[in-house]
Amino acid sequence: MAAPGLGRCMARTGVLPLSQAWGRAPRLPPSPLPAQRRAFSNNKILVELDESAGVATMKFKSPPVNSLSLDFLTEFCISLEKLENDRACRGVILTSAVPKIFSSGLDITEMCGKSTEHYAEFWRAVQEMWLRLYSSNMVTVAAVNGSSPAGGCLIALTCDYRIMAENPKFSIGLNEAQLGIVAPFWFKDTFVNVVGHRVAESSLQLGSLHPAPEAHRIGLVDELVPEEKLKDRATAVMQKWLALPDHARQLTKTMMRKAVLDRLVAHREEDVQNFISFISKESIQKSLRMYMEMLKKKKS
Ligand code: CO8
Repeated sequence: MAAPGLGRCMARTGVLPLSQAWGRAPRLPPSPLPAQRRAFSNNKILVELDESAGVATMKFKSPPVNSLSLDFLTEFCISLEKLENDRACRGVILTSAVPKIFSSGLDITEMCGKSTEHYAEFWRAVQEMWLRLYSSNMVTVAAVNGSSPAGGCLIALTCDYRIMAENPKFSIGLNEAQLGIVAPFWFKDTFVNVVGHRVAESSLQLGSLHPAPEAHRIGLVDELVPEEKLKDRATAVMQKWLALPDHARQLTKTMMRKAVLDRLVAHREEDVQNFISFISKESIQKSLRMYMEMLKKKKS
């Protein structure tokens, strides 16, 4: 059972100082929710657990765009670990509390003009997020209620099932090539496992951001629903998945995902070094700076 142990095993490696981070977490006021519902919140993620259903909802609340900063990724891993270790929780729905945006992907400012040590710490946090989510024992459903480029798309792809709001203005995809950067092999592997090799190959080369209807057509998301029905639909899908015995579903998930997970675990440090040498190149730094400027100019 590689996947069931993987998250806990990685916590023990101390890649992210989870227990220390817990120690630093601010004390929260008692939850105003009824007894079967519990909530905990950090700065960037709100978690609500419905104990009677065994389902938690993780809501990203890091405006303006839920970018995946080091702080965000750390909170994400802490929240997921807490749910993973909670016997009352069997499934988690990931969604956004920021209107029109699921997540804008990795925080580009974490990859610009920083030290080698910072790049290493940041990249380990990105790896950790993916390893924990992809190997999760829980049923994971992404309720994609807004745009979801790059790392945002990766989060959705890493779940067991994806439901997207049918708004054609919302797009999703691994658009790294458009930024002049290359999606790492484990982003690619996750994408291939969802959409197949041919679709992934062209989509990755073109850095395509697929409007919701197209994302559905190519199998990037499993279904589209009107935005106001997204929550109910995610709950219904979760009930269907949770109707099965956990152990059979978990072992099947492990069987399907193990090879891809093992590949990163085996090459983790090499992947960190690759990231550092790639992102430190002046040409790449220049591309990222220009991209950020383009985002800012778009407004004016
Ligand atoms: N990181 C940091 N800041 C961001 C990001 C981001 N990913 N995205 C947006 N912002 C900032 C903008 O610069 C802007 O800042 P400010 O208010 O200071 O001008 C603010 O957030 C709001 O952005 P917008 O005005 O653009 O908001 P919109 O609602 O109009 O659009 C979008 C939202 C669609 C999300 C749009 O912001 C967008 O397209 N963002 C860029 C998304 C993107 O391309 N992300 C890719 C990140 S790279 C990644 O995830 C994988 C990298 C793999 C690394 C491999 C290396 C080897």
